[in-house]
Amino acid sequence: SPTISRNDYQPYPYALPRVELTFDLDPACTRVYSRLHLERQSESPEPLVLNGEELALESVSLDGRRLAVSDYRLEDGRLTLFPEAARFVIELVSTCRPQENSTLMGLYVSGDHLFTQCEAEGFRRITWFPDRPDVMARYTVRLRADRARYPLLLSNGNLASNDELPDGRHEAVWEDPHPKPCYLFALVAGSFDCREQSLDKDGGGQALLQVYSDRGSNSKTAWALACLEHAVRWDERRFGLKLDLDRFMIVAARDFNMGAMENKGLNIFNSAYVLADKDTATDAAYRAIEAVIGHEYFHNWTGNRVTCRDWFQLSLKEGLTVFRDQEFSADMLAQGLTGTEARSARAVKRIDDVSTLRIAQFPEDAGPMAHPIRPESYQEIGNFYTATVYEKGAEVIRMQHTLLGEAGFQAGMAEYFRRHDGQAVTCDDFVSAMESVYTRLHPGKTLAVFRRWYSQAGTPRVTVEVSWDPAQQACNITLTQRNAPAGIEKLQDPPTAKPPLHIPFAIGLLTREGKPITLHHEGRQSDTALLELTEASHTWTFTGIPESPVVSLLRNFSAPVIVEYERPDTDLALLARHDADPFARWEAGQALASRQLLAMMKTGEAPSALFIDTWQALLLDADITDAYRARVLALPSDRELLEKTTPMDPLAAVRACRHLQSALGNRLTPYWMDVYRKTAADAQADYSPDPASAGRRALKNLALSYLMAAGHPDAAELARMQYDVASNMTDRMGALSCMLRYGASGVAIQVLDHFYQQWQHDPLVMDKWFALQATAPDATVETVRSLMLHPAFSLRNPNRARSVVFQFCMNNLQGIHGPGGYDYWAEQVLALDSLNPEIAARLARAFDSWSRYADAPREGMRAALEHVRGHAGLSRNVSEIVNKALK
Ligand code: HT7
Ligand code: ZN
Repeated sequence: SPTISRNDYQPYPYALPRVELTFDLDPACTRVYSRLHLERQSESPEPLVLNGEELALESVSLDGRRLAVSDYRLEDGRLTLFPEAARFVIELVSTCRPQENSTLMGLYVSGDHLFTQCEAEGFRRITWFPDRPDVMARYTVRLRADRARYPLLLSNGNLASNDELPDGRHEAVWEDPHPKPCYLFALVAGSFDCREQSLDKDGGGQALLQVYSDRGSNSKTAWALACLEHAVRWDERRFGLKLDLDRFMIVAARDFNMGAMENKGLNIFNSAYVLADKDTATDAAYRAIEAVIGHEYFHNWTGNRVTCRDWFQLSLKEGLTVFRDQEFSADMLAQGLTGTEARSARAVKRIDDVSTLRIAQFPEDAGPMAHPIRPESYQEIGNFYTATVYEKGAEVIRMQHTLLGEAGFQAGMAEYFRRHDGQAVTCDDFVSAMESVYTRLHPGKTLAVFRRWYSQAGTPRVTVEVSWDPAQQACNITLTQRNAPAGIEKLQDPPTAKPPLHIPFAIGLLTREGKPITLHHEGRQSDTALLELTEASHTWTFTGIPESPVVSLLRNFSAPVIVEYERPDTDLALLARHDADPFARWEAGQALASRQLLAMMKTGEAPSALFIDTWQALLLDADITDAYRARVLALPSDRELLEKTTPMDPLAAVRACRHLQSALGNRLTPYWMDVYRKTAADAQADYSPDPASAGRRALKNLALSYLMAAGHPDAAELARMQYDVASNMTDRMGALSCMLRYGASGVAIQVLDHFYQQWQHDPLVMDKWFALQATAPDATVETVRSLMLHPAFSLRNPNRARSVVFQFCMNNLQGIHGPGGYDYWAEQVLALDSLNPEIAARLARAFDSWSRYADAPREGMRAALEHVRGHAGLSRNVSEIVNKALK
């Protein structure tokens, strides 16, 4: 497949001020009439190239004259015309086949509905078009369909008319006043329930907020609508960004490749991020819905009003919007709280986000698909909706926020919109807007070094050296950064040298009693100092430090780096108990736990008394919230541990995690029991997803898992009781997953059966039922094969495929690295590839890190990758992944 390079960007030679589209909707064969009003941007005639895939072209006209086949060129997904005039109108008629479209890109069928998904390059599966984000047009869309089957016809913008047609058909006309790239186009047709509310817009007028879902599911959309209202208000308050539409619609789809899509005014969502009630959704699902609804809504400004010039700039909208949704969620968790309580509520979100980054993005940066947040090249853009572009991209925005401060960052955002509203721009344009404020705030400073974050892949390592001079009462801190080759850079001989990055590194100092020491840094006094490392190495001196301090490093995870610092366990234990920065406090506990786990893997060593005492102190600390306590007391997952081992030994990682969980359960039994009883008693109240109640449930379920892991004689009964009396899905799932993980398999099977009987008609709950079994520690390839034979299983539905195949291949280390695991993976990648290449390519990435494993698993994974690579007719998506993995 051809490689597309960032540096090859050329502006499109035509402007497209207006587009008129007419759809004769039919699941078997939809006919699309398109009228494109074009204006040449150059002096002399230029060929007009349109993209198209899986389309049957019926006719092409230029300024009302039908063209003969010899007047245009049709090859390799490109239709080339040779217009002479500077302004002209092209009319095209083509058909597509939604029912046969299993890729879920373009126009497709889901249940009884029709949906579209156009980002990144799906519009070309609907009609011939300049399918690139820098071509922005005003759309008028006419939708015609059978009224009984498709009573509701939606598209972007405002409904201009809805009229009857002969033969039981009807027609809706939508006009979108905002120019947009075609990736933001959407249409939906079908019969839906609708929940709506009107909202007073900031600055006057009213907007209609609507959530559409499958018939019969209206009782599950109240939370989604509330989240949408919260998102609108939050964006007004914190970013000063107002809703620019009279109508904002969200529609839930059962079949969807990703989480959701921010089409202008007509967001289409995976139903998993819309539907929730206490009986079917967990606390985590409620928070995920809030995050995704926020994310898509925030795109209305960061992505839609200002969009990307080309797909290499994807992080311009995604990194920034993830940062915004992370801040939204943190603010929602901290609502109504102040001081330390608010800080630790926000830290819970930060901890979750950093854990995701470490589990998903750090390995990506260390593997064959490593790329900068602004990639240099790709074969298939669908493969670059990655943790690097999204999550590391958000960290790069967060660092700018840290460097500028909240007020400076908001001034930078205002400048960004002042310069670029209505345009398709680049990541550089964003940094320039921020830099204009940064330089004003800090004369003489620029973001020149900072910009390298956009072009450099790999996770930097920062080594820390600390010395204390008793004579001077001074503490010297030296930071040294190392940026090793990443991904394909490793193949270059000699490797290209990577220059230093601009790393904001927040630190604090504590006395040996755990008290904060005030630091004097750059004219300010604070418990936290922000060190800006812009060279390979730099030393800072802090004076007035009366004793050899304990250093608290990378507070609030101020940069996406790996810190290397040798220090005794006692320092980590002290920080875990006393660090005033709640993120760094959690980090210290995790580092201590990781050391225990690594020692266990190596020598079978039992957990140290210091470690047990630290966990006990955290259990008993009266000043921390339940939600935060649940985070600090949870052990690193087996996947996190695996990332820390060389070579990677998955089965040893699983064993060590189980062992430590059980040892802690045993050693601290009375405390876990006490926590369980207290939180269980509190949880009898009516269900509410608010952060305090959810925190209580998280802590309760954590205590139960420790008791179960320890084999406490009452634990199985407690779990069973919890399952039986649960008033919500969080408690039901908490109990059931403990039973599956640690309990007797007979009981678990019985309960699973009960769960199935109860929820078999709810697809999202059935996804949980499948996932629980696919991730059970005793699940084997046979288990997942038999799950796939269940009548409710279908590989065509991405949520179902994720709940079984992905869960087993990516979240069940014991299962996938057990007998037949690698063959199963290869088989499923190929099966999915023939249906849905985007989804297949995501599964293909499960073995990205194969070369870091011990001999036997490494060779097994390599053989499986080679088997996939050798398959004839691979999609561009999967081919790019396996070829890079085997380079
Ligand atoms: N911007 C959206 C991207 C997306 C997508 C990309 C490829 C294939 C299917 C897709 N569905 C949605 C999601 C977002 O970041 O908001
Ligand atoms: Zn997004």
